[in-house]
This record gives sequence, C-alpha cells and structure tokens, in this order.
Amino acid sequence: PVSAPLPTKAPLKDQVKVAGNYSSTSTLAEVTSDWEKFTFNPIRESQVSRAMTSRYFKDLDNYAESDVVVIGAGSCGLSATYMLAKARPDLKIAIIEANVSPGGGAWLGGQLFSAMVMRKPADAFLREIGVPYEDEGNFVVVKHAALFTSTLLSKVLQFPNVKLFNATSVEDLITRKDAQGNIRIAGVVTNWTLVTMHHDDQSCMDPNTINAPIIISTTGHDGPFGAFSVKRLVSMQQLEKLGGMRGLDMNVAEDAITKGTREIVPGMVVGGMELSEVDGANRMGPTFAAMALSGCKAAEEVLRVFDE
Ligand code: AHZ
Repeated sequence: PVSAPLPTKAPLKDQVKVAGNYSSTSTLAEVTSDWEKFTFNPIRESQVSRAMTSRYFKDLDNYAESDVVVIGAGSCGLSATYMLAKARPDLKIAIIEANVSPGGGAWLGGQLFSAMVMRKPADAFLREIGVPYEDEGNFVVVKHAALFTSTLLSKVLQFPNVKLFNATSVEDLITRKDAQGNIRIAGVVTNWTLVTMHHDDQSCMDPNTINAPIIISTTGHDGPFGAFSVKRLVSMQQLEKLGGMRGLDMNVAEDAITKGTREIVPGMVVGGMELSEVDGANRMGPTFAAMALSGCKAAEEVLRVFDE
C-alpha cells in the first residue's frame, strides 16, 4: 500500500469519557485524598479550542448589537457597568478594554502604594459591593486597591448581561445624523489591541464594529491610550476643543468630576478622568471616591436616556 490507512476516528463522545474516580459533586478533600489514584478527566485538544472560540465568536455575534458600550474598564467604567447591569438586567452591556488586564489605574493606591483612599460618602459604594475598609473619619481606607478592583470586577463579570472584551481597543466612534442633521454617537469601532498597535507596519487590518444607541466613555486622562473618545470628538468637530486636565486639587476635583458626569454629545456619556480633559477639571491624584460615584452618575445618565 502507498500509505497506511488513517486510524479510525473514535466518535467524540467516546473521546471524552468521564474518568471514574470522582463525581461532579466530589469535595476538594475527596479529590486530593489519594494522589496515587489521582488523575484528571481526559480531554481532547480540539475541545479546548472549541470551548473558547465558540463562546467568543457567539459573544461577538451577540454583542454586535449592544444596548450600551462602556469604553475602558478602569474604576469608573467598572463602577458604571456594575450600577447599570444591576439596575437593568435586560440591557446588553459590552465593555471594551484595551489592556489584557481590566482595572485601569486602580490596582494600586498612589505611587506604588497598596492602600486605596475613598472619601466619604463614597464608602456607600464599598458597602454596596461588599469591600471592607477602615474608617478614618472623613475618608475610609481599603487595605489594598486590588481588593477593591478584584471585588468590583468579580461582581461585574458575573452579570449575565455583561461581556468584557479585553485586549480590544476602541479605534473610532460610529456616528449617525438625526433628522435635524445633528451627529449622534451610535456605537464603536474596535480592533484587537495587538492589531491596533500595528497599523503602521501591517497592511489591511480593517476593524470590527458594535452598534449601540448609547456609549459610556471612561478612558482616563490623556496619555498613551487615555482620553480617546473626547479627542476623537474634537477631530470630528463635535467638540470645539478640550479644556485639558488641570493640576491636582483633591477637594475641587472629586466634586467636579462626579457632578459633571453627563452625556456630552448625544449618545455619549463621559465619566471618570476622561471628563477632566473636556471640562478642564483638576486631577485628584490617589483618591478614588469620584471614580466610583462618577460611575454611578454615568449609569444614571444612561438610564435616563432609556427611560425617555
Ligand atoms: O486601558 C485603559 C484603562 O484600563 C482603557 N482605555 C483607554 N483607551 C481605550 C480605548 N479602547 C479601550 N481606546 C481604552 N480601552 O480605559 C481604562 C481607563 O482607566 P483609568 O483607570 O485610567 O481611568 P478612570 O477614569 O477609570 O480612573 C482614573 C483614576 C485616576 S487618574 C488620577 C490622577 O491622575 O490624578 N486620579 C485617579 C483617581
């Protein structure tokens, strides 16, 4: 024979037989009680690929039409998503985060210190999501900023109506003209961040899109990635110019960012430090009260639009 016959493929169901040692209700103590007998259940490599890709592409399909897109999974974007997803389980919310790791700047407090300071009354948000803190009078302290971020992330990701697309950048905004000729933001243009970073040295890497009647932009203050959407509004002549973030004044900054969180052009709410670039507001440095409460206000602004 020219070539040996290919081995007969076993049907998939035979390839995934469940190992007999444990049941799906086994406790960890039972599983780890005898390392001699221990073995993992069998798996075929293609099952791993399919488990991931089928879900990812189903999500891309499902969220191509979203109700809300949140740009940036920093402390403000995550707080906004939490409030929105909790209030409206019927809304489909896509979060687009450029980084592999969601959380933005809130994994540390300030400089490279661990603790996170929240001025009152934002301690109410910590109680809402169940993060413990030490009470210092006018402010509270979470023992590690990562405890805040990981708790908030775990809540947000458990909502069935929320999908986080991380390692994905918003590259542009989708626009529509209404009957009066006014521009309205109608969604986002996305690409995997690794692709976004290589437009200059690779050819033909067109983006993807998500349509949504309203977006929340929380991309942070200007920097390598930050203030993305508001800078784009200037170049598309929907904002005359940016005010530019001002120097640090904690007392002034946190009130201004929280109260100023709003729909700045139809279809786009801006919150968190991205707003400082629009309004010429001060920065607050390492106090995170305004990020949580600006998120609450951003969610409220979106709810208002859906209620109209
Ligand atoms: O990766 C960015 C980060 O996680 C993400 N992002 C930026 N541009 C993006 C784009 N597409 C997708 N085009 C994008 N994602 O947005 C997130 C912003 O998080 P952040 O923590 O930088 O912003 P925030 O407003 O939520 O929190 C600001 C925290 C600050 S900065 C500050 C100061 O400088 O004084 N003080 C505080 C409390």
